[in-house]
Amino acid sequence: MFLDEAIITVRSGDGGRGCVSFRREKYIPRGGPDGGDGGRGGSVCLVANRDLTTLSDLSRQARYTADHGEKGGGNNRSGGTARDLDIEVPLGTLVREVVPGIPALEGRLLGELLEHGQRLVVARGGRGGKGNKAFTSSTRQAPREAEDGEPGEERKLHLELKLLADLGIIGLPNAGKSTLLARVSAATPKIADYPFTTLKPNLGIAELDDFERLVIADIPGLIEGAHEGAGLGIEFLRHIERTSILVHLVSVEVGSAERMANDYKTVESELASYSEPLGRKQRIVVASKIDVLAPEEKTALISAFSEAIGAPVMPLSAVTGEGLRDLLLAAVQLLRQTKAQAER
Ligand SMILES: Nc1nc2c(ncn2[C@@H]2O[C@H](COP(=O)(O)OP(=O)(O)OP(=O)(O)O)[C@@H](O)[C@H]2O)c(=O)[nH]1
Ligand SMILES: [Mg+2]
Repeated sequence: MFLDEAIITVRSGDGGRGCVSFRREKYIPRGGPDGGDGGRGGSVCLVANRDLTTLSDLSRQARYTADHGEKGGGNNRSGGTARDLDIEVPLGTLVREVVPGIPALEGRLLGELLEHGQRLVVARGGRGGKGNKAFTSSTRQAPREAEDGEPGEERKLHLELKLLADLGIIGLPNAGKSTLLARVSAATPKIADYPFTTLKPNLGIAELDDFERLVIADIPGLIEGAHEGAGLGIEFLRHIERTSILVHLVSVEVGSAERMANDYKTVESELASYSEPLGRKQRIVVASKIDVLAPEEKTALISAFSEAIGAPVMPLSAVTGEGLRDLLLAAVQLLRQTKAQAER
C-alpha cells in the first residue's frame, strides 16, 4: 500500500494585547479607564475538500502561521479578531501530533477528516488580553494595567491520507450503487434513473452490531474505456485504489445471465487495465435490483450468472432490503481477512 503523508508545523496567532488608556475630554480632568481588549489570534484549521486527492502539495510548505489578534485601543475599542488560516486536505486525512521520541505514525491522534467541509482546529488562536477598563473596581479607579494576549500554539503535525474507505461500491452506471449507500448509511447521495448521476465519490458510514463501522464509498459508474479517460475517466479508478475491498454491483435488469456477465466483465477489465493491484483487490459480486425478478426467475438467473463468471454471487435488493444484512456481514468478514493478510 502506498503511503501519502506530509509533516507540517502550524502556529496559531497570539491574542492582541489589551490597552491602557484614560478618557480625555474637555472639562473632565480625570476621565475613567477606557482601554479595550485585544482581539483573538487566528486559529489554524484543517478543512476537508473532496476535490483533493493527495497530501503531496502540502509537503512543499512546511510551516503555516495564522495572524495575531489586534491590540485593543482607547475609547473602549476592542482589537480585531484575526482570520483563521484554513489548510485544505483530502477526505480520509488522519491527523496526528508529532511527539519527540515517538515514531510519527504513533503520535497522538487529533482527528480524522471524512466529510466534505469538515473542519478540525489544530492550533487554537490565543485569547485577546483585557484592557485596563476590565481592571477597574471600587478601590481601583485608575488601573494602569492591561493583559498581554494569550500566546498562540505551535504544533508539528503528521498528516496521513488513509484508505478512502473500507469498501468501495463499483459497477456500471445505474447499477444501484448510490441507492445501496443511502440504504446502509446516513449519506444522501443523489439517486436517479439515468447514468452518471454520481459525479464524485460519496462517503458514508454503515454501523453494524458490535459497534462495527464500515466506511463505504459510492464510486461513480465505470464504463468501457474508463482507464483511458472515457466516461468520468481515470480519477475514479484512483479512488477505488484507496479502498480495502470492493463490492461489484451488476443489475439483473438486463434480463439474462450472459448480459450480466458482459456488464461484469466490462467493469472488471477496466480495473485490470488500470492497475494490477486493482485487478487483484478482494471483491464481492452482487446481483442488484433482484426485486424486479419474479421469485421463480431469481435463483436460476443468479446461479447462471455465477457460473458464467466463475465466482459466487450474492443477491440484493436495496429497495426491499433483501440480502442487505448478509452482504454487510460478508463484507465485514472479507475485510477482516484482508486486513489480517496485509499485516502478515
Ligand atoms: N427496483 C429497484 N431499483 C433500484 C434498486 N437500486 C437502485 N434502483 C434504481 O436504479 C436507478 C439507479 O440507481 P442509482 O443508485 O442512482 O445508481 P448508480 O449506480 O449510483 O448510478 P450512477 O451514479 O449513475 O453510476 C434509480 O432509479 C434507483 O431508484 C433496487 O434494488 N431495486
Ligand atoms: Mg450513483
